[in-house]
Amino acid sequence: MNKILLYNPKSANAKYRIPNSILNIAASVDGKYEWVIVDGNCEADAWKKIESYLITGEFGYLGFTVMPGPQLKEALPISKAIKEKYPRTTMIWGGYFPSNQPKAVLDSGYVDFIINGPGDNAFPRLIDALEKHEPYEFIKNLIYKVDGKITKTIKEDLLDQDSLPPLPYDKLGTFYPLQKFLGKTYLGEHTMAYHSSIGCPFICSFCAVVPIYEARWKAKSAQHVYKDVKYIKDKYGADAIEFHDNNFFVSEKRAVDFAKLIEPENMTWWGMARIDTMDKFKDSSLELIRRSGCKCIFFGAESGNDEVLAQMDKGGTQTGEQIIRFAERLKKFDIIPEYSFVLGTPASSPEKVQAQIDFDINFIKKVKAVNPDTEIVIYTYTPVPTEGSELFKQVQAEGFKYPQTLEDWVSPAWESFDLRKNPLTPWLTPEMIDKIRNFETVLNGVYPTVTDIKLNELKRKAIKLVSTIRYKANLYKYPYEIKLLQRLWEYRQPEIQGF
Ligand code: B12
Ligand code: SF4
Repeated sequence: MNKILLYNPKSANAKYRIPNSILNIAASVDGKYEWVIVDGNCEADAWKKIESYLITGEFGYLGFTVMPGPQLKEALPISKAIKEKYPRTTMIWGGYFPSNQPKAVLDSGYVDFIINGPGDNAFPRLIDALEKHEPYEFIKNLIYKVDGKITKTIKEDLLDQDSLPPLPYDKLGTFYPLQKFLGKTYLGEHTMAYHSSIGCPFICSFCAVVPIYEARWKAKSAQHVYKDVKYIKDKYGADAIEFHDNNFFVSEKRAVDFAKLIEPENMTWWGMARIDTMDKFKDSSLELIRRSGCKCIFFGAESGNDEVLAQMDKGGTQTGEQIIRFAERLKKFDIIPEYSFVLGTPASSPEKVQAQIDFDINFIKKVKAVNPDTEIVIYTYTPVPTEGSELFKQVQAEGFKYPQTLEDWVSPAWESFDLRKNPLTPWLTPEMIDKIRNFETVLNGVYPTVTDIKLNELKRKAIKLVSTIRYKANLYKYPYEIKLLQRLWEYRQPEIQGF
């Protein structure tokens, strides 16, 4: 029987997190096939490690999880080398990037199969079929080529998350000490990453989750989540949790049930949510959530302009007025709102694009005025092709095109695109991008993020002092003095380096 090698390409510098994507896949074959994990975040030379396994001739299957940006940059040359040196192995990619960009991935010739969305069933079934030389055409959630043509099998209904096999934490610990994945963050000394639900019930037109999950969402029960967290706490000493769900707080009942269970454990936690959903939560629920250790919640605020929110198909009922009011409401409960904004959406003229950027800059300042503790994360708008959406048609009409090959995807310009820093979108001029980035620099100067645990009080005060004059006078151009201090003190950006 062939063995399986699962690889998590490096996703952040020195930021070790439990590699949940491939750990779920390991769980799906655990006990049936022999598997190993290579975590690029923990290896100085991942290729060397991977080759040390392949050279044994025992490994027939490779499973790579791939996000756009740096992970893709790592995965590409390694996949290429494997195809050249070990052509008899089968290369399988999963995760959001290959699911959303199957053509570029399969056209590369380095990848044999893509798992489209959840792999918990599709992966073991595919391995079974390949091992037994049986047909795989009826396995759901697959993308592959037949006679040069891309073929997609039908999508599977979302599985009951409580009935999935347990995550093989102890076996992961035989490859890398588990404590390595429980890093120090502003939440705690030993922070674990946990993914408690899949998909999202909304259809924001810029979001990569939508084409895969199509407004579906399924969660583990509060009891199940608690049981897993408690295991890691008791066995490995976790004292804080980052929930990596796209939308942790979809159900008030589940969030409240979890808060009740976790409260006596004295842990700190963080998750992602929608403003309009959480604004409907009762005061008593918010109070309990905070008391149970939830210190900070990430929200996609996107824009303060209701027309732009509608253009983004933000769905639900979120409005600019609500974004401000909710930041104020959370202050009462001592929960830090982490608001992410997307600046630079397309409009009918350059003047309108600029006016919208200025509007949101002022809006962010209003949010800060009502609740200065609000953490602000600024992205530049990067279109994700939710085919058929109005916004998708609009960005195409503006002349925007995706790269066609994997090599183009990892070119330096597109890497910046993936990191949502320099979007290469035809409607944004370099001056507009500079304005967004310079405002961000000044804002981060006045309000350094709480997630930067290396920045001491003195450094914070120094950066604040030099930035406040610019902030008050709306002078954002050439903020070199702030940049210098940020570089000197290695100021961290949560949007790239992790939450
Ligand atoms: C954690 C995380 C990060 C962390 C990684 C931390 C670390 N140290 O490793 C950090 C913060 C660094 C990060 C950064 C980025 N991320 Co990120 N990240 C996530 C997040 C929140 C969780 C991933 C996870 O663990 N999921 C849990 C597992 C269980 O779910 P899953 O990955 O979907 O896995 C299932 C299937 O997809 C499939 N599958 C996945 N991999 C594989 C592999 C194989 C072999 C098989 C068979 C199946 C399979 O099966 C799994 C089980 O069913 C996701 C959103 C999300 N909720 O998934 C975004 C997400 C993947 N990131 C995304 C992006 C864009 C980025 C960035 C490129 C940009 C940015 N600014 O955010 C950066 C840069 C990445 C880099 N440096 O390479 C996007 C991807 C969008 C897209 N177009 O593809 C997502 C979806 C967020 C979003 N909604 O926009 N990220
Ligand atoms: S609510 Fe968040 S995760 Fe859900 S579709 Fe919108 S942006 Fe994506």
